[in-house]
Amino acid sequence: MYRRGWNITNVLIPGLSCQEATMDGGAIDNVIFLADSYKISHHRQYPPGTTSVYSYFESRGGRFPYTVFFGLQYILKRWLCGPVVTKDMIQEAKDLFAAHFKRDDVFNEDGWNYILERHGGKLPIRVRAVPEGSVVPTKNVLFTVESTDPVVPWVTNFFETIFVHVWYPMTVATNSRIQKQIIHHYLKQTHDHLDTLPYQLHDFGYRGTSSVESAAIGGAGHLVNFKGTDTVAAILLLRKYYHSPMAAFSIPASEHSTVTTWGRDGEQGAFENMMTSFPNGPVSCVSDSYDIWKCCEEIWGEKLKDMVIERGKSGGSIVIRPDSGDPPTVVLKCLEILGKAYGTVVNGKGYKCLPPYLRVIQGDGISYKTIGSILEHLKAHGWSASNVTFGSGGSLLQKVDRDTQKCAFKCSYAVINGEGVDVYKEPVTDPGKTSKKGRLALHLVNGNYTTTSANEGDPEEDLLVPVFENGELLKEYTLEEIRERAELNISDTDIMKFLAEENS
Ligand code: 20M
Repeated sequence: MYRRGWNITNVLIPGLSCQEATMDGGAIDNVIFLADSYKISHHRQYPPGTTSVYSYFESRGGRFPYTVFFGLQYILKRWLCGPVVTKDMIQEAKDLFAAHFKRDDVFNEDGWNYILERHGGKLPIRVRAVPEGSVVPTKNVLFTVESTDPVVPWVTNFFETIFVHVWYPMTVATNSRIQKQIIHHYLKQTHDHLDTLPYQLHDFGYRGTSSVESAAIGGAGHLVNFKGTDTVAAILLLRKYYHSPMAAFSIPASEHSTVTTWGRDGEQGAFENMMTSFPNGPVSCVSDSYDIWKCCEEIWGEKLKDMVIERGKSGGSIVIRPDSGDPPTVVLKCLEILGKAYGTVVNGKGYKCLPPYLRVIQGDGISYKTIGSILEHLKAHGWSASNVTFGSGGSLLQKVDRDTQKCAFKCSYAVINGEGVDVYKEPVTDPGKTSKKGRLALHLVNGNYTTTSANEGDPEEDLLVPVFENGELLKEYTLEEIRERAELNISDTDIMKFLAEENS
């Protein structure tokens, strides 16, 4: 059987692949199972005479002032492109929903058969979206979905569930870009160049995610802004869905097990082994197994100093990793100890830098809230932001949810008995949940993204691009162009103002 999914292992056992064994014959690939159960019943609930449903997706506000739009292309290619409905899938869904609802009059067998027969199993919907990588202030339309066949107008919101999954990659991409802005802010103030920026926030989040697919999707969101990851699944996703042969890089590094197995007195030996096993290039050594201060002063600062310097002559570098304690205090103290032992140079902005073969990585407790305090503390003590890199795990990939950016997909327009009608909600209990009305467009007005009615403005200037129609993908973006679009620029939000307001 041709499998649409991306595959990490490609391991086959006789007769059955691992995925098939765990997913009961690949049932999750049935497009009819991509929606909440109640949506199975919605086709009977629209007003009689409804021939088209039009909905839009937006971030209604939330934690960050803007959203980096990213991830729709994965959803379209993975789940919705090409013929996705078969006779077997309809039968499978009919049986499942008869049992699930304990009644056999809910499932829309005729509707799905119509899609199979009239459209060859391709979905009669049109999607228009802002180009991936766009940095759009919240409260603007990001994409619209509409049905294209009057017989099956319900298809639009049937696929809400899977479309709304875009909240995750775009929220990770946004969270990651905010952190890039913070590092950028401090680099500009305390260093001569920005060359290290794409590598200064490394994704350590693989183990903290809820699944391999989530790691791939969230990890890909981070790589819109940075080029460092240990989340291997993200690289595979970007290779398959975003034409990126190698999206990000990593280096050899120790973990506590590879250090502590050498025994309490074997820490130095573990580091020596690390440097001889990987004689060139950067390596990172976790250094807090017992006493981070003694380790920096005596092992790195004295016993292994000559070896570190010698390795440095051929371009080898050591990245020392504390992994416990209060991050601003610990990072500063590590730099002070190492600076005393190895010396420092003062850069053009007047801040201290360790020799180029020595860096510190802080990979514990890193989030958009802590990076700023660490870098501020370093700056206050005369240290450049270029001395330190960050690793982030749970906060980067997992400490976000759909409410972080208040993502919502709402119907704004329908055609009923041949007439176009504006559709909206306006709950008295929460005006913030009021939805937009009508067919929508996105325009740049005086350089600002503005959501307008599709009747206003020049349709040629509409930033919403048709990306999908009737089962066909109409537009594809490469990671490279997405990165360019998401790059920091002078009209960016004032990140310090944002952080100050957050803390007030
Ligand atoms: C170490 C240090 C950096 C990046 C990557 C690593 C290695 N991977 C690690 N993965 C982990 C996963 C989960 N928890 C912990 C770890 S780890 O900390 O043990 N390391 S780095 O960001 O400091 N940096 C090193 C230097 C490199 C960029 C990345 N540059 C050298 C020249 C150009 C890039």
